[in-house]
Amino acid sequence: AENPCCSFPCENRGVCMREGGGYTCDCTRTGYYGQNCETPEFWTSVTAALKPSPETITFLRSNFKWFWDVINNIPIRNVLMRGLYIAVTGKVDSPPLYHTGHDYTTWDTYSDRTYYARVLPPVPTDCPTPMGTKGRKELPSPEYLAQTFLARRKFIPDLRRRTSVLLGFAAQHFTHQFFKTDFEKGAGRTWSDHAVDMSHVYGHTAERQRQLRTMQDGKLKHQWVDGQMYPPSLQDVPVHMNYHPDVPEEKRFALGHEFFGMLPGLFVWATVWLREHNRVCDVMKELHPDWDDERLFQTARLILIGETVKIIIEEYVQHLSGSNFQLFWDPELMFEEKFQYQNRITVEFNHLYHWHPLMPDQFHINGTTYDMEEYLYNNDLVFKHGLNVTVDAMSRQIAGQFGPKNIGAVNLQVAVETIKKGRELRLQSLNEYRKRFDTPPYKTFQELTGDEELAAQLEEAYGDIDAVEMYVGWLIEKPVSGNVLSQMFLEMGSPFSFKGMLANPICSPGWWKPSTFGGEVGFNLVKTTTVRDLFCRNMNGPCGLVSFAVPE
Ligand code: MNH
Repeated sequence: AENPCCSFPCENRGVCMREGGGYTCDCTRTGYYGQNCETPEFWTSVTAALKPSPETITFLRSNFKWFWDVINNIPIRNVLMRGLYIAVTGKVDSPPLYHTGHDYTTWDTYSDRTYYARVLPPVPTDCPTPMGTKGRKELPSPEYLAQTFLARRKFIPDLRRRTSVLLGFAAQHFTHQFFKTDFEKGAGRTWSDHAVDMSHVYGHTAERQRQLRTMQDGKLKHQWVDGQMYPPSLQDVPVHMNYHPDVPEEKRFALGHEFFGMLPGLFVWATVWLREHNRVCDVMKELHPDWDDERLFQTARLILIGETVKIIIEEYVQHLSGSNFQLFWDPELMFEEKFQYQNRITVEFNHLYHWHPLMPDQFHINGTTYDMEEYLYNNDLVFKHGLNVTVDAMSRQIAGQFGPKNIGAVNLQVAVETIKKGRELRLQSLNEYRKRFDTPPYKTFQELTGDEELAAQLEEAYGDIDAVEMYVGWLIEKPVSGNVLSQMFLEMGSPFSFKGMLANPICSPGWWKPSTFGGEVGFNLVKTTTVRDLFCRNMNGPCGLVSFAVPE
């Protein structure tokens, strides 16, 4: 007989289990009851009636600027910020319920960190269609989907938010510290430590870290080029790096993450964090002449983790959220709440963060244009133009817009691979994920895309709106007006993102105090650093533009 769980009958996060020829839904603590957890308990319906829809909240946040200008400056902003922290982080199961090694909850889900966690269990293997019961027996080919819906015809700039190329590389650089698929072991396996740990600067193993450190005054190895500090040469520090064979030996660098030699934009971020680490070590040594190398290194690392979280929440997420409410980072807001200071990276978050549309086909630096092919592996151009000029240029160039038909040629294959991995992992459909994140499922293709032609093509490809895959779906989803991101992305991305940062141990009541960061000076760096500070205090000469949004 057919597996009744294939149709995902349990609503409101109820758990489906085959039992006695049929199925049961475990509705425990969902706030609902009934055969399919479809009937709200009294308080659930009261809360639901009072709760505005996600669209309404987004609408309120992105309009009425005069109102938010008031709110942002009065104490009620604490109440709102705490409310948002609680609402979004509460959507992430912690500890996780599932991982990519089993289809149900197991001890390994908790203990084996070499697997990504997953929000929803996979589509069972004995179902009539790949997506359960909906859609065709066979999904459209990944190549067809990528060509038809994702491939860029002409670069579409993000004119809605004017997102800069600097942000695009910030995204890639920042997220690669925790999105690290162990491709050899499989799509669900990882070498991540599941946290904002700066392992992309310091290396992910004790051995790599040891090689990258000078073992003196806490500092990282570096080289001087024209009086400026840069990452060391790979010849001097032979860590494992993935360089294209055509890159000459003397033009290779040793970086925390083995992919970061690939793009000058990543090299820029790697250089600035290297300089910041060594600068913070100097500051700490001055304050603590008695500290040894180890303590200087370890404390600087915690300070850099804090600076990262600060910049990511208050500037990067702020920019992407398109919200008039001023986000801020204050771990103390969570001290009275029940909150787990632990995090696990989910494979869904990884797929959702494949932001390849951001990448343009050309890079403009000080009057010179580099095609993507000339840009790849060409870290020389940072030296040629200088770091300041390169950063200024990255802040003045608009990145690509999220959405259909905007993934450039070099990254189209990545999209194909992502679709394939999603299938290997048997990820549930876009609509099942929408339901999981309290967002109503789309009823029609038109509603999903907001575009008649796309809707027709997509319908032809998938046959049923409930069979559309998550990664393809969120990329072609109509944007929220005035925003870079789609509703789905905001609803799914914010929980992972806030949970990942607020659950960092530095945010815990025991750690969040001056002594963790070497005293008030270090604590203040954590509490005040902006992206402009980070760059300007680490570049010689006049600082140009450092911005996640390109000025008008
Ligand atoms: Mn990107 C994975 C190339 C920009 C986020 N990226 C990959 C992979 C390649 C790649 C190759 C591995 C694909 C596979 O086998 O599954 N990425 C690029 C290139 C550019 C790029 C050439 C720029 C040009 N990538 C970006 C940007 C982001 C991003 C910008 C924004 C966050 N990429 C990812 C994520 C992964 C990935 C996330 C998954 C990493 C992992 O799971 O290990």
